[in-house]
Amino acid sequence: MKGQIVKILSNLYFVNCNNQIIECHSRGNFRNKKITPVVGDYCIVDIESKYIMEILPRKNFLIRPLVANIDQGLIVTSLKTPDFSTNLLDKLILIMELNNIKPIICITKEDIASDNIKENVKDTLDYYRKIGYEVFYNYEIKEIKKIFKDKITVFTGQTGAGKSSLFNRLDPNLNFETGEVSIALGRGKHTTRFVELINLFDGKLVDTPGFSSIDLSIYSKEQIKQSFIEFKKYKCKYNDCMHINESIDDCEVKKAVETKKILESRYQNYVNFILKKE
Ligand SMILES: Nc1nc2c(ncn2[C@@H]2O[C@H](COP(=O)(O)OP(=O)(O)OP(=O)(O)O)[C@@H](O)[C@H]2O)c(=O)[nH]1
Ligand SMILES: [Mg+2]
Ligand SMILES: [Zn+2]
Repeated sequence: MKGQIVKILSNLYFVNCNNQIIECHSRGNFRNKKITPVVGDYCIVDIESKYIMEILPRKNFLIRPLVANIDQGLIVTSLKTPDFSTNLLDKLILIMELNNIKPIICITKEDIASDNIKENVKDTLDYYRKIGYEVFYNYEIKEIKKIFKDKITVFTGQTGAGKSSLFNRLDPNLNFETGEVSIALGRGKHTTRFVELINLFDGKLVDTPGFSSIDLSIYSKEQIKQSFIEFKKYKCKYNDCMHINESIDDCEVKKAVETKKILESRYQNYVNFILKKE
């Protein structure tokens, strides 16, 4: 019978088969031996023995968070504790873009951010909207509920950003565990320990454990360049322009940064990601 893996706890696989959760094991000897089942995987289950027999082909696959078959990613980003970071935001957008996942930004903790931060962030968020990304605040519950229909949405973001809290706001019956962010350390302590997929609002939502840093080393310079979608409309003199060492006369992207058509922090993060590859 066909099903979808919704949770994995050590070697126990919780598989949704016709809206019934079956606890299965996996022998690990699939046709393609390299495959390790992850949450979001569609699979064939032998109902008698409760073994996963086969993992069906994936639409996409993320290592961090470890999930498969995702349509859209809700990038949960706090304005404070942890501090707002365009670096992390741009990294997550990059990963989504390169895996054919629609990035959606959700801002949290506006209530505890200083007026200064709120003001600065406004222009930044307007820029993301302008280049085509939806931006929500976590108090816009009614609006957020509408984005999930017929989609698999993964919630991702820094630890302590408020992913599980947002689940609880969306459906108070969920009662997901949330954690205080350690003020002394200034960083979270990873409250959520496993990836979990649930059916809600006619869609499927996935909570994940947060992270404190993201590594882009598996992506090439060319991929990094492709993931900055708004750069594409600028036609530089050379097709293979990387918008870094080229002269500003030849580089339309650099000119657009100069004239503030491209957000300075977007460009700076782009340069940092590329230079890390060297
Ligand atoms: N003031 C304020 N606190 C919030 C908001 N959203 C979440 N929090 C708090 O932030 C802390 C961390 O929230 P979680 O929901 O556990 O964060 P998480 O992203 O699930 O963290 P991990 O599971 O570790 O990845 C908790 O103490 C929440 O109560 C918000 O909008 N405003
Ligand atoms: Mg959590
Ligand atoms: Zn250029």
